[in-house]
Amino acid sequence: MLERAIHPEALRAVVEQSVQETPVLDIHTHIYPEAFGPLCLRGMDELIRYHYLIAETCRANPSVAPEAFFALAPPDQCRHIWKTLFLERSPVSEACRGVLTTLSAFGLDVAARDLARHQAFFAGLSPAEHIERVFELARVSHVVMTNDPFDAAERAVWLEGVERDPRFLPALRVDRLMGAPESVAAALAAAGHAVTSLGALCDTARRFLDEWADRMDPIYLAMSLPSDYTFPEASLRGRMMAECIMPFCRERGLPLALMIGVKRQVNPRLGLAGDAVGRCSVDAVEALCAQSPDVRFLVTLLSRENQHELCVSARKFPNLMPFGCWWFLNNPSIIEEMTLERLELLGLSFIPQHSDARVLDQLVYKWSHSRAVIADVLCRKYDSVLRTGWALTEDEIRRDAEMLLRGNFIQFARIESRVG
Ligand code: HDL
Ligand code: ZN
Repeated sequence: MLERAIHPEALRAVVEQSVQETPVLDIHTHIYPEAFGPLCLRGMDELIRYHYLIAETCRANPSVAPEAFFALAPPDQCRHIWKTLFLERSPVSEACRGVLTTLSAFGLDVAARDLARHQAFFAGLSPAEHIERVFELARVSHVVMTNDPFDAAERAVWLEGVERDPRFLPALRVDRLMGAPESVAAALAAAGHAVTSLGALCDTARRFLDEWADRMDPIYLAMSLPSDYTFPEASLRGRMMAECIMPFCRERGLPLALMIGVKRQVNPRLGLAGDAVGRCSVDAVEALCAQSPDVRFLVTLLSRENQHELCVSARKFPNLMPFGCWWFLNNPSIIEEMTLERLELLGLSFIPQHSDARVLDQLVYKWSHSRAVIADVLCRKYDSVLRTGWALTEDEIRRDAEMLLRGNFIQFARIESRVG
């Protein structure tokens, strides 16, 4: 009999405690440390003005068109969202419930429905104290940022020289290198790498990547790609991947994070909230993994319909690591479905979640909501294993939770030295 095997009746409590207590390494976010100044979004106004809630508000109250909404001053935008989604109807969407989960975690009186009081509370927190509190409440040890050198505001911060916060790990985001030749040339020129001819784009892009990798010391290279992405492909995009991105990742020993399935700006009137989802071809992922077995690929797909095939592809390629329930998938009903099929097809060799937080405080609710689902699904799987007569110890359950919430990524990205 396995020493210190847990009793089946104790299983749920042990799993929930293990998942709740394991510090998360959040592998994809849009949040920043204090040194990035205004890029560090935090507090009630930013929580309420999340682009997910803007889309829901414009839908719930179409009498205020997006143009009219965006013309409002930020405080009026907040009041309009709060009134529309929280007071005039019940806040049952995932993004609405998330705001309330966060307020509750900070010990605020959610039932009071007092927007001004919540705004005043967060306004009283210094950036340093706020970051400390959120990381503690969310039980997050590190987050990976999205660092886009093509974004003028972000580029300026890096070029001035920025104090590093070891809890915020850099990731070099390069969507702009995967567009049409003219737009790639314009982006590189704006970032100080003027091209002499479109034929020199790949070489120029490589110099750009080397400059920014030296400056940022990223833990991976990242890009989001549209739902029609294919590889190999007779296009600049195809050449950029084969002749620039792959050699760069191989020579620098950096994983490539591919986030595929976006239909950008299907409704531009909604701004950041105007993107939608499209089913992509997993063939491109398989071709990349097969062609470059020495490059590691972190992959998340935006369409629910792509999830099962991504799990099957991951069974074929050890250099393919599925991660997260991305964006429109980050809802309990789909997190449950995806985590179940991943456990059934991949065992514990995947990364179940990332937060994608844009506002510091979102770490609190995104991880609270995801941990609850991950713990429940894990518990059901363990229960089915114990029914065979297998035995488990508490240490083994803690080990498994650690793998899922941080260890698989740390090992795959080879960042043991950076996270201690
Ligand atoms: O491209 C991305 O990294 C996406 O996560 C987008 O930022 C998206 O707008 C988002 O915020 N998803 O949660
Ligand atoms: Zn993102």
